[in-house]
Amino acid sequence: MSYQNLLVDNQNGILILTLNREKALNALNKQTMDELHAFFEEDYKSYGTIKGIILTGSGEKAFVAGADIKELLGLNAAQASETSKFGQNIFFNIERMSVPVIAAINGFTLGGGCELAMSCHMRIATDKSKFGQPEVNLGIVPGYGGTQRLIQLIGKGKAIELILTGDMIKADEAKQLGLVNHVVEVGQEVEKAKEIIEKISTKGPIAVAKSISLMNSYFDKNADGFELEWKAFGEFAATADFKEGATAFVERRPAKFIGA
Ligand code: DAK
Repeated sequence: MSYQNLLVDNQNGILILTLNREKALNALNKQTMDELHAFFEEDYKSYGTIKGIILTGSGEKAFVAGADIKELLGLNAAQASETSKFGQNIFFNIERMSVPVIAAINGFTLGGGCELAMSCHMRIATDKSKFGQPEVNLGIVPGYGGTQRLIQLIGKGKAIELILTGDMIKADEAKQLGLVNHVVEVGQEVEKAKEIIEKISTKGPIAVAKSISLMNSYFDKNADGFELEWKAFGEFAATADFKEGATAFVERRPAKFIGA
């Protein structure tokens, strides 16, 4: 798919995906959601083996200032439900990626933007960033998984306060709460995300992929994560990567994983 609102830049195997609607503070309109869907459903595969993906927003003011309020106005109930389900599926795809996906955040990260960031595996924010789920200000509820993932990340007590008040919090509080992993100076957010992805790329890739999937299973009501873990552990004992990792440890050298 060719994109209007997404920029993709392959930097040494790390895909930098920039939401590029600066004039609308990168608000998630239908076109952008269609493009995110195409990218995370299929298009990323065309880049071959990648180390990870960094999601960021263009401009100085916002990561994403929410779903596009002007577009949501015209939806009837059935269309709104479909839109919500479609968005949730995109964000599930992000959460289930087998390589790390990191949100590099500078500025407003609100509503659907906060939900998008929460679907990434990690969040790096600048000290100028602000977070919130202000849907109640518009008389609606979060529609892209916010009521679930905010609780997963920061616990019900604080999540309920943020969602019911619609309050915005600054980056340092978001870090204290566990909503963001690191707070950095403006301009350093993508670099920090790259540094983390580069580090992860030196590890066993199938172990990384399986670890993501096992941790996601904690939140899957139909899965027994402990059982999945012991089964996976058995399968990994027979991999070439485990043999290489253990041998490299004994031989005091860096491991060279092959992903098998
Ligand atoms: N949608 C559309 N346009 C937006 C926008 C948004 N969310 N946020 C900002 N913009 C546009 C503004 O309209 C303005 O455009 P022009 O008027 O210049 O054409 C431009 O971006 C710059 O914004 P401001 O002039 O307002 O900039 P300020 O620095 O003064 O203020 C702000 C920045 C972030 C505080 C302010 O823009 C703001 O409050 N924005 C809205 C924040 C917000 O409430 N976001 C929505 C959260 S609710 C659902 C699916 C998903 C969702 C809900 C339902 N269903 C399927 C039903 C999720 C909803 C949300 O995300």
